[in-house]
Amino acid sequence: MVPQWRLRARFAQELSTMYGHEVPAYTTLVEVSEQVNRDVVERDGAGAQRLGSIGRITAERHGAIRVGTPIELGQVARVFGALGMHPVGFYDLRDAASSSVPVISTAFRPIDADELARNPFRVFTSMLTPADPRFFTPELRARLETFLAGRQLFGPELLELADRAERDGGLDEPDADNFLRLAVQAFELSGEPVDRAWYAELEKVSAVAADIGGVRSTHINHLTPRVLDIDELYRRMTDRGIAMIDEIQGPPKWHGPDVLLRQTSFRALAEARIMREPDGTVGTGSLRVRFGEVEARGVALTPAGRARYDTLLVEVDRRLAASGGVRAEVAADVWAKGLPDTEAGLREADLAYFSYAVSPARPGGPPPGTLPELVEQGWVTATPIVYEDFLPRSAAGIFQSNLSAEGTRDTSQEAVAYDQDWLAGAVGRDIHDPFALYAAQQAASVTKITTQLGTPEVS
Ligand code: OOG
Ligand code: NI
Repeated sequence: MVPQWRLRARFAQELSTMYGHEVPAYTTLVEVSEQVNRDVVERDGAGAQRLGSIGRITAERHGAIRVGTPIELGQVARVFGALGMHPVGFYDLRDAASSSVPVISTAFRPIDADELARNPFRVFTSMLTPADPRFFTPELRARLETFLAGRQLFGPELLELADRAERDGGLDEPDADNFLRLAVQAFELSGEPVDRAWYAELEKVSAVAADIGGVRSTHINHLTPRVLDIDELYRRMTDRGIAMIDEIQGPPKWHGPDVLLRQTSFRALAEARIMREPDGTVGTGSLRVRFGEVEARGVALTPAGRARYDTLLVEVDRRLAASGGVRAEVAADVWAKGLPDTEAGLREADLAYFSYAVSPARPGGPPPGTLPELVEQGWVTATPIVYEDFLPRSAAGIFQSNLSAEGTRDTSQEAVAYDQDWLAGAVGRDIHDPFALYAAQQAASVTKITTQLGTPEVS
């Protein structure tokens, strides 16, 4: 029996190999990331692995895919369910970018600490919103929905194997091979001709809408290795002559602990695609939608920490608008004033999540009654819990910086409201709240230390 976590690890690996063949610059990105990680481990020693073992980080990837309908999203959920990946978080990107990005999203990922340690593969999954009249007229919506209803992204054999893997907790070896082959195939770029006029019509509204609804299949949009020093990675890629997007998204480079998620990418590359012209002839054209991205992860923030992060983002924008300057410099300054610059500071202000463990080198006598004292006096250690999710504004920035055109939007129309419950109904599964997952992990570690130390309760 191949357990789900092994299926997940193999899927991530095989998808990465496939994508490397399709987009060779991605392979360069992986190689440069691995070099940077080796250098950081050499430079910083054990400290480099505070947010995950080098083994986990080297294998770590996230992917991004885009689908068109709730039915397709429900099928995606079955394929990822087989791999022990569950929907976490709700992201509405429709208003997060100035370009036209008519999607709502969730991320499929493992949710238990041990499963994340085994392999944390996650996929940011977006679904088109044809019902939003700001982007689609009723007439275009109807044609788009008919087009989407007439395609099949995942075949019955794949879905049947997926359901079995989820139900039984894995698959036997031959079924596992078969399942993984079909699953990887479902995300390969299709050789089927693209209807150029249909694609172009959607592209006028939104390049993302065309990428999703202009073709009869789906594909992996990008894959993202994790790197321990993203500023160094950005420099090395640029030195190799690879065009990167203008900025690193998310928190700035600063002297404090790594928090949340920093991301950047190389620009989407032109790829040859077979096109069917309006007169019926078939020829080659090219589309520019796929890229490679890289990320650096830090500690997960509590709701209070996240609110602080959002405030700092607004403050950076405000200062840039008011007095100009270089974003990275303004941001570093705003952060230095706005956030504690040590793990202990973040912990004591309850801004970030930590996992506690009894220290083998603890002193004797009765332990103190509060967590800060237990940590300060060497009774317990506090290890940052890694942020495993995404950031809506960064995600919108990644979408936007890789679009060939802005698209259009009719702001006189009323937006259709979507929320996490609506999406949960569409996927047919509960959507986990990321904060609840981190809080539960922290609370479980606290319960464990109180039991081990024999203290009634700590505050
Ligand atoms: C998804 C963009 C979001 C991220 O890392 O924030 C994303 C997409 O381009 O489909 O992957
Ligand atoms: Ni991404």
